[in-house]
Amino acid sequence: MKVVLSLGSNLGRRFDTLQGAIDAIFDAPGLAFVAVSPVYETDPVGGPEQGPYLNAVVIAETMLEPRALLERAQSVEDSFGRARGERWGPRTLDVDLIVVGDQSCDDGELTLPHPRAHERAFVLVPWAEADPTAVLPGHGPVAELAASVGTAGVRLRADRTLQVPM
Ligand code: A4P
Ligand code: MG
Repeated sequence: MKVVLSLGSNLGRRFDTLQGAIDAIFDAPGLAFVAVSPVYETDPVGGPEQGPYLNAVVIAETMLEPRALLERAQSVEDSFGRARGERWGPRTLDVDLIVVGDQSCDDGELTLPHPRAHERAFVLVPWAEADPTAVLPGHGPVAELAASVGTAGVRLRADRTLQVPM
């Protein structure tokens, strides 16, 4: 299955955190790298007043169950000092599961596909760059969704490139 992960950081050394998250995600077995997006500087969506985010999307092949993927994502967040306070509040690192193959679930702990991905430029724009043919189940082609939400508040950081495992 293909898993699409959204990474975001708006506290501390944002780029180094995203790079460290990618290293950690692929350090443990079970995920094979497929693609990574460029890095985008994005205006915060929702929550309290807070600084801009760096966001990126990474795509991998996996046979891990969605639950195991959520645990991996949360343990990577924890290792970067993620504190869980206010919802949508500032964070050193957020790792969200956007889709896991065509699986859907909604059990309180995990919702797939991610329930807000279809309306978020900071997910859709990098995802469409990483995989121009991607489709978000229930919503349609990601490139079309990205075009329809628009790119206001989402700026390419061409000076920053995430390194991926070889
Ligand atoms: N959870 C359920 N489904 C998922 C999923 N598909 N992926 C649960 C990851 N987690 C999922 O998440 C809260 C709970 O969601 C988890 O315990 C997990 O069991 P959290 O990361 O602790 O809290 P959160 O991220 O503040 O809440 P939430 O609702 O996930 O927020 P979002 O929707 O992820 O939004 N603006 C910009 N520009 N860039 C950003 O990256 N991120 C957010 C967070 C808000 N605004 C942003 C950005
Ligand atoms: Mg989250």
